[in-house]
Amino acid sequence: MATIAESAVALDIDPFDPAFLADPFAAHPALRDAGAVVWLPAIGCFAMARHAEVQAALKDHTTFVSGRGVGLADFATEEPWRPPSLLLEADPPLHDRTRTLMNRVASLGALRKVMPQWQAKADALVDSLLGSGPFDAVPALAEAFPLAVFPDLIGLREQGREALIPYATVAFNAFGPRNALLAETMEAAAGATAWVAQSCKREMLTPGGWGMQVYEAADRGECTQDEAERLVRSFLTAGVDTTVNGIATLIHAFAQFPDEWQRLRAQPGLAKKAIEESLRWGGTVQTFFRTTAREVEVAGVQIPEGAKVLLFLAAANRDPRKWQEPDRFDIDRTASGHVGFGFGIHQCLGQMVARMEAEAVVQALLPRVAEIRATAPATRRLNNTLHAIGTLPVELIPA
Ligand code: 4IA
Repeated sequence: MATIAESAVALDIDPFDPAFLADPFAAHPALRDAGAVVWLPAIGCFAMARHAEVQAALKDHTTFVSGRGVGLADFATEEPWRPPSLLLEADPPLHDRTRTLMNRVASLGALRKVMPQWQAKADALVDSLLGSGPFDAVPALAEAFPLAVFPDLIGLREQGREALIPYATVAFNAFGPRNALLAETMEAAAGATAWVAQSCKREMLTPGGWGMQVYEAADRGECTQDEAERLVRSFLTAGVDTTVNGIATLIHAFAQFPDEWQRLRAQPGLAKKAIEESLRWGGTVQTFFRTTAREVEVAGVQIPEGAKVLLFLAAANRDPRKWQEPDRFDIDRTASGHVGFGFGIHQCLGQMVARMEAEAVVQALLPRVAEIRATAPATRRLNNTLHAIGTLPVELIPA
């Protein structure tokens, strides 16, 4: 039966307003309940926040394309702030060629080789934090661990690695509007952005690392040397601030739901499920845009060609139409099907890296820590894309 398309319900919500960014989950029910597709006049975009429609849009990559940018800017009409990513901001066939190459580099086998070293590093880090009173888990654990393992995995030079986080902060802010957040962080990170650009060059990478392996794929004709440089940049953009905040969110979840930590201590076999649940519940990557490559009707709403559509991944992950008691962090629920890593052809390339980092941290904490105690409320670091944790004061009570 043919349906008569209607226009979307307009909602007076600005998803990049500082008050929204400080607590996005508070606004998600209104976004989900207003309709399967809503119109946000504040940014002149359509939006979807229900699990079914977000997942369907991510799956339909020929209608909801990435090549015109996955931020607010439409690359068809606006200059991107940096040369577009050959993965994130590309459509097939280019995307599939680069993705195949990168999948071979970022393989599970390669990760299994490094896991014992990662575990030893996580164990030593947790030992050093144990029983020494309250500390901020953001720098001491959530930043320290990824920075102890990821730059070595890629094969980055030692000097200047602290640039990785300020650079990523800009990159994730740049998916939003050109607001004060972007301007401030961009100014603060000018040197960091230059360091990252330089670090992607072949002569800066150590042999054996994932960065050099991308250049070796270029030597075999799988991509050009210039493409290799930009693909290495993808590792550095996507791989740090995401896992830092993913780990911070995991710690935050257990500090907020102490019974769940006791449950995991009693049933350590639930570790992998607990990590998946933290990805569903946490919402580290809140949103991404797509652009419509044709006119399309979704749930009775007509979306024209060339429209930006904001997909609320974190709202989809707490949609009560999909999950029971969605705001509850429940380590024993089936969280698979969450869209925290996206869905479809663009689904996170580094998801196994992220899971392995989280696993090393959890496995280090499990035998050592009886309680992850919040000693003051966590604070947020506002970002146009990430639900980032600014400070996370905790105390690890020894087992
Ligand atoms: C890239 C979605 C996010 C984690 C991401 C950011 C940047 C890139 C890829 C993914 O530069 O390719």
